[in-house]
Amino acid sequence: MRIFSGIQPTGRKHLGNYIGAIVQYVEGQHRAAEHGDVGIFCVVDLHAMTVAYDPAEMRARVYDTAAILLAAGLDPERCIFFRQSDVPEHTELAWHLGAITSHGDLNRMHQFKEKSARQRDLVSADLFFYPVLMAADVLAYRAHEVPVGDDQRQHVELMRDLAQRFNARFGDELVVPELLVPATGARIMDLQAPDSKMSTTGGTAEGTVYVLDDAKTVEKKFKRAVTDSDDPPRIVRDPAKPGVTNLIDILAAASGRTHADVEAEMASARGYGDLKLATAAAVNALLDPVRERYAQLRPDEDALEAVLGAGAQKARAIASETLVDVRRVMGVGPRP
Ligand code: AQP
Repeated sequence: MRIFSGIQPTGRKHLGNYIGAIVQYVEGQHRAAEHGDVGIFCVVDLHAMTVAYDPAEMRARVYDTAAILLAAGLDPERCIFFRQSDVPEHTELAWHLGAITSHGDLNRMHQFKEKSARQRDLVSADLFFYPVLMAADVLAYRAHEVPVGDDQRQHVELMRDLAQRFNARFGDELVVPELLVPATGARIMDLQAPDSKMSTTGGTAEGTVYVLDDAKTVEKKFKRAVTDSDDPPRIVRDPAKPGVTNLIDILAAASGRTHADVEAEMASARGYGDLKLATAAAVNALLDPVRERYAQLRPDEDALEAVLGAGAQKARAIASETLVDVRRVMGVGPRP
């Protein structure tokens, strides 16, 4: 059972990225190894180029993201961890998959609609093509599972369609991967705007909790989280109560409990203030060791580069085999 996922080196990683994705990577590397396979994780710098970005900062953001993932518990001895642009097979496979992707497929992607509306200057062709590169990221490794947050559901559905389309047209070469979203915390919402997901580019500053925020800032953001004016306050999950539901989800995910456990424990709370403080404490308990380890790892860019470089070699060995098969069945390149 092979697992693949990627994370962008854009901005600062937030609690949604952490609970929705990074926690699953760390767990996935162990599960894959237990099944005699490997978890493959990638900092997707090419995806970060699809929107306006600062070239002078890109490498530093890759190191930031790599250090967060290592601090969270990714172990390069157990998994394969690398930078997307170091493995050119991703972009080559994206081109090949583009041949079986329709313009209509890409036009339906919600994320393109949202992100293109936020671009002030150029809406790049790469932003439109992004889901095809994401499909290539996963299909190049014949991965069985893709751990992501709920916002990536549509992209994973497209990559499954493309793998099925490819296999039907050219022969059974690609694995059709399964989506893996966490049972709790697949969609962490903005603390100030709990109808919108916590987001690097689309969220509010006060409502976005960053992995590297200090404990006091985390507590302040939770204390100010939007709830509702129910009197008496009701600490239950309910679509009509998005702020409270989000806090229950975060508390459950951060403390490894179910929603029901959290609701039961909070039944005796005096008000939303108790829920906010309990959630901040659970998030700080989760992130404190990550921040500490990050502070040790981040300054040594040579060591981070060495980890990413070694990972890229292992990744390339797998992806290049897939590409040999893909080229052969598609009739591309010299006679096999
Ligand atoms: N709010 C969220 N709740 C749960 N999971 C989330 N993810 C993102 N937001 C949430 C998951 O984090 C992983 C890495 O995401 P990414 O950094 O590659 O970028 P993204 O998916 O585009 O989300 P961002 O970071 O918030 O950027 P914006 O919104 O600005 O584009 C993915 O698995 C994602 O599902």
